[in-house]
Amino acid sequence: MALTTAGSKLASLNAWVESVAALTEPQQIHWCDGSDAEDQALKLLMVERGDLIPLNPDTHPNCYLHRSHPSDVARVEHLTFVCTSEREDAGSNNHWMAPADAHAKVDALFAGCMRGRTLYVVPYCMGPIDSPIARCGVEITDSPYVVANMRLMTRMGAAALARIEREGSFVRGLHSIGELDPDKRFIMHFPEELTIKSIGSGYGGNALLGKKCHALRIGSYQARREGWLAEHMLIVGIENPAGETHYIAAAFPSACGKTNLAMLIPPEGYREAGWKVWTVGDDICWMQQDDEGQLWAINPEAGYFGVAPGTGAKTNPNALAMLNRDAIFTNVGLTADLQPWWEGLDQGRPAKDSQGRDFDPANGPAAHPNARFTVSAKQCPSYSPVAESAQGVPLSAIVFGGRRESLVPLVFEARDWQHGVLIGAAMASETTAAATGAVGVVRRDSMAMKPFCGYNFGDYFAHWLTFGKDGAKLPKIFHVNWFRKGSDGKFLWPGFGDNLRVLEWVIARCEGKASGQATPIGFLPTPDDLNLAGLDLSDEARDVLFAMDPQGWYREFEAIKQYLHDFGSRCPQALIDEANLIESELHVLQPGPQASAA
Ligand code: GTP
Ligand code: SPV
Ligand code: MN
Repeated sequence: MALTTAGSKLASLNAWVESVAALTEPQQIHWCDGSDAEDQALKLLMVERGDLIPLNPDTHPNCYLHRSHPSDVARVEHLTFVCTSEREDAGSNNHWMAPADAHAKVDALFAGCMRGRTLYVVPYCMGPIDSPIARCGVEITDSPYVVANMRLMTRMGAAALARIEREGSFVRGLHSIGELDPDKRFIMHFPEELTIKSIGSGYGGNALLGKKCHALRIGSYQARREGWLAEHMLIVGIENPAGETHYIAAAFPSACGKTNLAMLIPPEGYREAGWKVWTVGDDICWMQQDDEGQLWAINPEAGYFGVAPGTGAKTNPNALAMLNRDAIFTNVGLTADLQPWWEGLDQGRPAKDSQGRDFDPANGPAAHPNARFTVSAKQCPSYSPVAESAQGVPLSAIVFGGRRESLVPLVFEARDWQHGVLIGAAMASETTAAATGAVGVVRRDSMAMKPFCGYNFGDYFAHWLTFGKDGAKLPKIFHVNWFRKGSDGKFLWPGFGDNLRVLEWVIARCEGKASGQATPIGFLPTPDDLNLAGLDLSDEARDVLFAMDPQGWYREFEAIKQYLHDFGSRCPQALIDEANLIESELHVLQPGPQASAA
């Protein structure tokens, strides 16, 4: 490959690249143009180096497997920092380091780290290239794997560079694989400088800086300053048999079902009736409010970096259909004839595990639980025709949700915007393999942004409340839980395509066409309010999924109030008042002496 040292028309960009090169001492510099030829040359290089394994060309043309180091397979929240001048501005929801200390710490690791390597300059645009909501960045990296993934996940290359040169501003992201040493790994964010520095990891959200680092942590900080929202949400269009499409944005924590909901296939009866589902985005949503208060949403990404395990012909056929060409697989298993394999894929069988060893169940699953695929959004069969619209899509509903094996019903609706913001702030979910650390532990994860909000959650809740202007045409807010378990430890709700049954109720509520029961936590449907035709729900499921347990929720609200309290004076009083009100309503419903104490 001809490795050029081109440069740009923007002096500030050239100067930054030069200063990074002086620090990191690469052998050469390559400015990425995003072309096919460049992509093919990089892949060839990675195959030669053993960084990529070409998959079966008959079943998976132009698909590759990448195995990352076993110590580098997920986001690392304990090594991720938000470095604002004031500690309080980062909030207790973030790890904080003083900017000067953080720069010093990582610059020492960046010094000379690219010796013998190529420095790639990756200009990218988050959002449709002509969208006023889109924002640009430049990632400098020494990882060709990162370049290949950024090409799928963002609008990367010449067009982005042209927009950056026109606008004169961009988010600066510096990334190096470094020594891949977990003790020398840091993901640093400097929101006040619109700068990211990430070293020591080649994995997903740690290394593809356009995604969580820019589009969420830096993005949320910019959004607050500029009056918009950057959220960890899918965006999906639901078309009813009359041909009307409602757009819904949904925030679920990592590995809690966003990709699956974004591309669900309606149950048979719905398909026959003419329901269609359109995928706009599966992970990140940027929203702006118009003069009437309507929220418009774009997906800043151009591809999917999705969880492989659990993706099967029954659960997510749309995802399977887009994964048979031009995809990169990371840490999946491999069949004897070089096809990618993971748990939940209902065909084939693994010969090698995610680390390239002969598959042995004694070593655990063949695919790492956080194994991922990277693929262009355009390959999704349900890709929305308006997914690339410059102004975005108008939202009818916002849905929050988490993994809760107990307490939380299938769906409930907020009374109004302020109550909805409290529902989002109070969300909790069981941790997953998307981040290193214990799995299955319930923790608060406000708006599914615990690992991604680039500033103090108290200020973030207040920012959300500012959208609730009187008379604003706001989306209604809901909460869902697909993960409630029965006494046998199995999921009570079938999930996946059948989640459309819940979304139908959500939309009908937005249109004022469905009923719901008022409870202190919000409006709940009864089983009769949902279309459950063709579902074989157990009696336990019918009892539990649609019920509100006053005692359990009273205890939950005690914990929620404590959580809000911990943000101190930054937490808006309106949310605390709202929580107090709900708690007192729940208190009245307590059996026995407690109620008389009220
Ligand atoms: P990130 O990419 O990490 O942000 O995750 P995500 O929110 O997009 O989650 P994804 O859709 O990839 O789902 C994660 C895991 O949850 C997969 O193993 C899915 O099979 C499983 N899952 C998704 N939806 C459902 C559901 O409705 N019910 C059940 N039981 N499992 C689900
Ligand atoms: C998540 O963890 O929420 C992801 C994958 O979507 S990562 O890009 O690693 O953040
Ligand atoms: Mn995510």
